[in-house]
Amino acid sequence: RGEIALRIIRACREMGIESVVVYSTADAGAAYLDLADEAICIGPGPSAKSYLAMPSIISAAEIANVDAVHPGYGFLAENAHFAEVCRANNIEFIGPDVETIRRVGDKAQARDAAKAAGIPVVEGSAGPVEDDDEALQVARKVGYPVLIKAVSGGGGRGMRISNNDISLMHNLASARSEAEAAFGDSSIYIEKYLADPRHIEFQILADRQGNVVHLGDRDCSVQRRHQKVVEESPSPGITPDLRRKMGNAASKLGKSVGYHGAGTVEFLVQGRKFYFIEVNARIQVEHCVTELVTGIDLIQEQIRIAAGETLNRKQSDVKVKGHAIEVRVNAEDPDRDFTPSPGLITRYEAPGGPGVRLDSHAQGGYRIPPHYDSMIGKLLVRADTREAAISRMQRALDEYRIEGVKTTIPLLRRIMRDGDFARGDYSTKFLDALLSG
Ligand code: MV4
Repeated sequence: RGEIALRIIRACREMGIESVVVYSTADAGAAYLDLADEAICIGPGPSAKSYLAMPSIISAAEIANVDAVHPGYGFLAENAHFAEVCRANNIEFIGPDVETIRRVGDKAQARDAAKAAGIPVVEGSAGPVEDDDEALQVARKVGYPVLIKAVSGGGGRGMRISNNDISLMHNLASARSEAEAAFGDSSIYIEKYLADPRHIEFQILADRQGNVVHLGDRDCSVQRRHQKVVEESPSPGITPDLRRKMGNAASKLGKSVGYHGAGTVEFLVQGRKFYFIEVNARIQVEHCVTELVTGIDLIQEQIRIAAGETLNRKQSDVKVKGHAIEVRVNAEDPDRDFTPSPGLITRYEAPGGPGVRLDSHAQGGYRIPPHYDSMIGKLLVRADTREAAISRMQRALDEYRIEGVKTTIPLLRRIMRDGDFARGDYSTKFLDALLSG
């Protein structure tokens, strides 16, 4: 829904492909729905009855006689069962195979696949941990602190840091029950906890013929509660040599799991070392950062790959030029612990000018529904250098006026004026430190 639906409609329009958008009654009347060739209501506001309701979505797809479904991100985007249902109904699911979604969605299996491909992973358990005894053995071997992670994890749920045997025993139980409640899967695995890493990911594109290229990296270390706030490419925190090694590793992993479509390979970087952590089998919110530095339209590439086309670029044809930064603008109140601030946008002035891109479905008079996540849009800039990109982002944020709801724009302006950020000197600890200091 929202900005990503609009993004996909735009890609289709440029390719001469007709689009059908589905929406809930909470999104009825939104302007972006008019830009699709057809719009079909699939249910009421609560997403369990609309954007997560497979029978409703498949019925809409059948009625409109579509060739393919683009799942966007969130909702059913990485749901292997949904991909299977699409396939069973002769509808192309725009994403990797059902088997690949399952395999990489199991984080312990993805980790094993990386290890088998010779890609460094954080020291930890071999596959899921069966019981408390095995957990203790692994923790004593790799040394505390350790991080318990959910095999079906995502968004940081089911993650626990433990500093000793006793906390490990407590946290195992609570991580398992949180994972069971969130994912219907209580299995967990263990890694050595890295205290202060950067989160750096690589975009890959792979076709059904087995060709894989990577499109460079994105630094996503500026996060709060596992929600990314700022993303940039290239990362200011790695050397060209490390970047080349990580990019090769990302492509190699894609190849080894038989990936096709657009995907992301996530790494943690600590000092001069990098470690694979997971694969995201979807287009991500921050994909536009890569589009701005490579000039490649990732949504159009996804559609071409789904249609069976061969990649029209080799790795040596991919050139990263300049620097791009994205900030996520959320309808949240930074002064009230980021509580969502849905409601009517009474004034809306969008930034523009050289090197600015705004991906948003919002406008003046738009009412942000309370049912979904609080992202209003993504503001991106591109410039020749990182320094110029930061200046440009400061300027664009100054132009952006949203009234009627609280937004994270003041926080984003603060980040863009921060000295450590300006030096590229930040890790996953950056935002919490900024907010508590
Ligand atoms: C880690 C880690 C440190 N050590 N793994 C966060 C979500 C998921 N994608 C992986 N994540 C992490 N995995 C090891 N072995 C640090 C993170 C991490 C993080 C952890 C706690 C609080 C905030 C975080 C922000 C980014 C990454």
